[in-house]
Amino acid sequence: MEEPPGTPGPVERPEPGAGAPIGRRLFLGIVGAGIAGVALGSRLEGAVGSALSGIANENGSGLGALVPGAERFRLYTVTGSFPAVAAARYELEVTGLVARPLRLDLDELRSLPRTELRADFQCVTGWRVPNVAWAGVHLGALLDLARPEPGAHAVAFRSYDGVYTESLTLAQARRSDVLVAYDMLGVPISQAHGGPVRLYVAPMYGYKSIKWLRSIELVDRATPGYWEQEGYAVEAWVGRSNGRHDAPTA
Ligand SMILES: Nc1nc2c(c(=O)[nH]1)N[C@H]1C(S)=C(S)[C@@H](COP(=O)(O)O)O[C@H]1N2
Ligand SMILES: [Mo]
Repeated sequence: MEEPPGTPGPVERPEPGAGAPIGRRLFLGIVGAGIAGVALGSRLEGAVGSALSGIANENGSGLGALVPGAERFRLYTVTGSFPAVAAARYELEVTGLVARPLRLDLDELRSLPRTELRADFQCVTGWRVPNVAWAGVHLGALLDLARPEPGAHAVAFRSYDGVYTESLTLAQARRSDVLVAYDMLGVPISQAHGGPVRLYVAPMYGYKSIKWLRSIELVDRATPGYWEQEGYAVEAWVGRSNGRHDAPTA
């Protein structure tokens, strides 16, 4: 899925995801490697996107009206592939400055109190998907189970892709619209979307919502994440950062 020409976004530095959607190079690589399922997956996502593209622009950004296809997900990865993390083998660790480190499998995660919410998903490159259904566990509730120690002021996230990182302050992590998500769009999160488990940070740009979530570490202060080291805002509020003026998502 290449970015539509003219998509607004910074040009002087890499864009979160813009260098790594399912572009022609990766598409050929995938087909060449014979992983046809991944390519098919991306076509299915495209079908979901075109179903959504009939929805009128409701977000006030004007982008939906200006950029064809702006209301569909791009499938991003910075490693050139989508890590395969089987649901049956999935584990999430909560470590660091906690009294009770946790290791949860997917059944354990799903047995915790479930939270559902709907909100727009906005990438800092300009595309926005309206009214996405999410379900999972409040990140704050998970942190409470691990009992953060007094010196813990931030949360560091790592991905099963081995490369991508993100962070939040502890106060941000405790917001009610921040989920450790296992369902998205009404179904278990697909491999391409970061399943079995990803983060969803409703009020912030998409790069905060780390896919293939592997570990959550309580730390004294935040280290800038993968894209933040390229200059994107650590405080990634939609509409109030990165020089953009999008309508808030939450
Ligand atoms: N592990 C990982 N998480 C990631 C990314 C990524 O490349 N790798 N891209 C981020 C960006 S920039 C966006 S906009 C969203 C895109 O989510 P999607 O691929 O489900 O559309 O994932 C975020 N989380
Ligand atoms: Mo993004």
